[in-house]
Amino acid sequence: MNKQILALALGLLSGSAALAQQGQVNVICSVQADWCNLIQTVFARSTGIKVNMTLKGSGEALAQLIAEKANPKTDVWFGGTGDPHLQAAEQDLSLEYKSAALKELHAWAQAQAEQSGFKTVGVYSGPLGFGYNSELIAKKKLGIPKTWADLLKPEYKGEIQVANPASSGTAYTMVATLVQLMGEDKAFDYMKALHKNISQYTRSGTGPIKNVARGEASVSISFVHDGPGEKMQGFPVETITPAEGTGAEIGSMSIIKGARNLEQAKAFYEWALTPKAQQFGAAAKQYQLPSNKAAPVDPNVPDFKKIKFINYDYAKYGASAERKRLISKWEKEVNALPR
Ligand code: S7P
Repeated sequence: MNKQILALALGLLSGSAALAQQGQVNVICSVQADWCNLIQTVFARSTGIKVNMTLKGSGEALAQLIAEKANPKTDVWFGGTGDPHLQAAEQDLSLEYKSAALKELHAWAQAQAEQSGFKTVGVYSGPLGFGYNSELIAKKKLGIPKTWADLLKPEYKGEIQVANPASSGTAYTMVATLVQLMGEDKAFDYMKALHKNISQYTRSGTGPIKNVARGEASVSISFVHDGPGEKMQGFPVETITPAEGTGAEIGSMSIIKGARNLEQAKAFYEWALTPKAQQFGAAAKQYQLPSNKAAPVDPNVPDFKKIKFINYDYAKYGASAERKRLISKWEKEVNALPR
């Protein structure tokens, strides 16, 4: 972990409760590594509870929890897109738990808890949009993509990356967003046309913007809060949200049913909802909007008031049957097409 980030975290630690607890907690962490490492260190130092952390994207995390169902090895699943957390709730993989801090959270985070029967909760939110490499766009004279329609232009052939919705919660958010924005038939026609311009469907949702930052593609369909961190590393990457409208994720957190370290899992969960803990995303250069209303909002967090959002139906598109149906339709009707 970057020394500067750790120093900041340790600064934020001052005044925390003395080490009072013991034991360990097994966490699957679905945000990016720096944030995961930070919360692992800070939570352990402030409570005395050791954190065994595994890093996995949302889609992969859900697959692991399904595989572990009979004998869970995970206690808490932190972060990742909300849809797979809702599926975990529906498949009885997560535990009902009502935090006293719920009322401190934004309405969207509380709604995520309510619609899952309190088996998950929102920890952050972030808009879906495009990342682009400003140097490549200029060099290839491509023009900045401003709309979903722009991505279909022939000049973008082989220039765009997005993740595969079968493995990525980010890419599933794109499919669900397009279906809600255009209607299902038009959305599938759109994704078939877009397929011609895609150079690669990556496994993980954060892959495309990293590839764009490093000049391996010109444009990505990504969460826009993943852009500034790449730019701060010196890469020529910018983000934009499409003018027609877009969706947002509700990054979530769940306690796993059958958790072996339940007391420690609850301590981690409560801590992760505090304004103090919610600063560690920005401290690790990840700029989702925190769910606790009292958490500071970093200036790099996308300004939600300036973005045109669709009225995303999280309950409908978070249901297992709908997700399965849309993904298998995408596999058959889109991914199977030649490029
Ligand atoms: O900043 C990290 C982020 O974009 O990645 C999370 C998620 O693990 C992505 O999973 P997939 O690989 O399954 O798409 C997002 O929740 C988060 O905002």
